[in-house]
Amino acid sequence: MSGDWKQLLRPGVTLPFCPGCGHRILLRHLLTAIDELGLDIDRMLFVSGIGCGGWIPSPCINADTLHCLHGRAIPFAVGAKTANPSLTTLVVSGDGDLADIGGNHLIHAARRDMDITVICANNMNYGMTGGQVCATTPVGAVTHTTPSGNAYRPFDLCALVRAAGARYAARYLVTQGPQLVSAIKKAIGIKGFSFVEAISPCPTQFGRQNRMDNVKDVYDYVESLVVSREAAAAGTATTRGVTLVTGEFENG
Ligand SMILES: Cc1ncc(C[n+]2csc(CCOP(=O)(O)OP(=O)(O)O)c2C)c(N)n1
Ligand code: SF4
Ligand SMILES: [Mg+2]
Repeated sequence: MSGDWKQLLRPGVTLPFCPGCGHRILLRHLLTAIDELGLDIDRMLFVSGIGCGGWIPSPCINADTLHCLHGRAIPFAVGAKTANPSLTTLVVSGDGDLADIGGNHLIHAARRDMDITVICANNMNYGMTGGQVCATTPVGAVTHTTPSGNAYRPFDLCALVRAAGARYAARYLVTQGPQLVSAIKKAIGIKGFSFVEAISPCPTQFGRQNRMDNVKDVYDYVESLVVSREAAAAGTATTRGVTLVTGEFENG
């Protein structure tokens, strides 16, 4: 452990995220987890699809990265892991990439217990392409394609992958740094399919379209959607349109 997550950044890289983007914070937590585990980055592979979330590994991380077709990060990762089982293989990508266009790959990789870790940067919209609705957009949220508010329930991604057989799933806000770092470390250590969902605010697209005029408003909004596992179990939690339960979820 070096204690300096920045030494895992690709030298000279300019981080490609807007000011206030949660993906930038997730990148920091991911690299902190890898540093704290003392992993050899040369024995790791990072795979991503298309989107701002897909930029987290490539160009940012100084390691082998596969920046794949939109929605196809998981099959590329499964192929690489099958060819070289000694590689610690992580998929890091957006909610649209993993749960919309790539949703079938996600559930089947969980069902088949593929030995990979999937980290989903969930910003509740397609950030890169202008802020369209996606499978994780809260009910009522305004997006480029739902100007009157989204009518449909979002996926609970942790419940989805658990139902499909994932050994481990966890969900935290990017502002819950210690919990998120710990969850990423645990997920990487699991033999079999593991999943970490980071709720990662997008001020530029989601925030603007929902009339959140500054970055803090977007972070306050996502905090208003989450409840801890303990509060959810006690039945004391109420949220609007969607309840995102934070915590760790393990299958026996
Ligand atoms: C096959 C295909 N369809 C659509 C697109 C356009 N496209 C690029 S990124 C993206 C959405 C990305 O959303 P998400 O994965 O949530 O990442 P974010 O930008 O929100 O972090 C879309 C629809 C594409 N590149 N390829
Ligand atoms: S558009 Fe949204 S998700 Fe993409 S970099 Fe900007 S703030 Fe982040
Ligand atoms: Mg997204």
